[in-house]
Amino acid sequence: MVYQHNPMFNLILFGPPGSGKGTQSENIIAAYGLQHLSTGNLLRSEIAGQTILGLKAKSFMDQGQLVPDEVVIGMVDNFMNAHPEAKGFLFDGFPRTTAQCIALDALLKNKSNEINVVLALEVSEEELVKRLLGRGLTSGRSDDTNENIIRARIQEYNDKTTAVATYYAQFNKVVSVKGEGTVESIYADLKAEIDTRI
Ligand code: B4P
Repeated sequence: MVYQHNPMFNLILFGPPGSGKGTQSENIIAAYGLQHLSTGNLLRSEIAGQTILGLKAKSFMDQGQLVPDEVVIGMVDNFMNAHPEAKGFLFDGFPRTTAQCIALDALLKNKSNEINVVLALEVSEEELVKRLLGRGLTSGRSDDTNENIIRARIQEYNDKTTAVATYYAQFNKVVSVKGEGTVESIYADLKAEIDTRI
């Protein structure tokens, strides 16, 4: 008998801090039944659990810096292995560096799968700062309350994370979506892009 492999649908929701990745992920996973993998959420739950990984990550996150690649990649590998039933993953906030892209491609290749599309949310820097300071009023997130830390996060994005779009552009996988407007109108644009590919 020939082994039939069911391909997954794997989507990266890409964009700067505060561009709405977490917000839009909720709509997408509800509609398409993808497994949500948010490295930000996983790291925050490690911090809340006061694990060794969490303690290590906290010092970077509180400064607005990226957590080291090997920490994040190991955590993603564990999460994917813990969800063998997934019909696809929505990667939210991952990958954030070229090294993370290469590691993710290898993890997916091991499962005879790949990234299908990278949806990139485009939002101006002033709007990002406004949103994150706004969230900081209620979120309790230490990285949202200080404008200098927020600007450091945006700087990390410009220095290290924009390379992720360059990496996937070489495979023609990147689609830009305007990330300003109502949550509903942005979701409609994202949905249209997913529906032509899923
Ligand atoms: P993340 O948790 O990934 O979060 P984020 O970049 O802050 O935000 P996101 O884009 O999801 O914004 P959201 O929808 O919530 O990262 C936090 C930190 O973790 C990083 O700085 C880093 O240190 C570390 N980390 C995470 N992953 C890593 C990795 N792979 N490698 C290394 N380090 C890693 O929206 C923000 C706000 O905007 C909300 O208040 C929301 O209500 C509002 N909003 C959303 N859409 C809107 C709209 N259309 N109009 C107006 N407001 C809107």
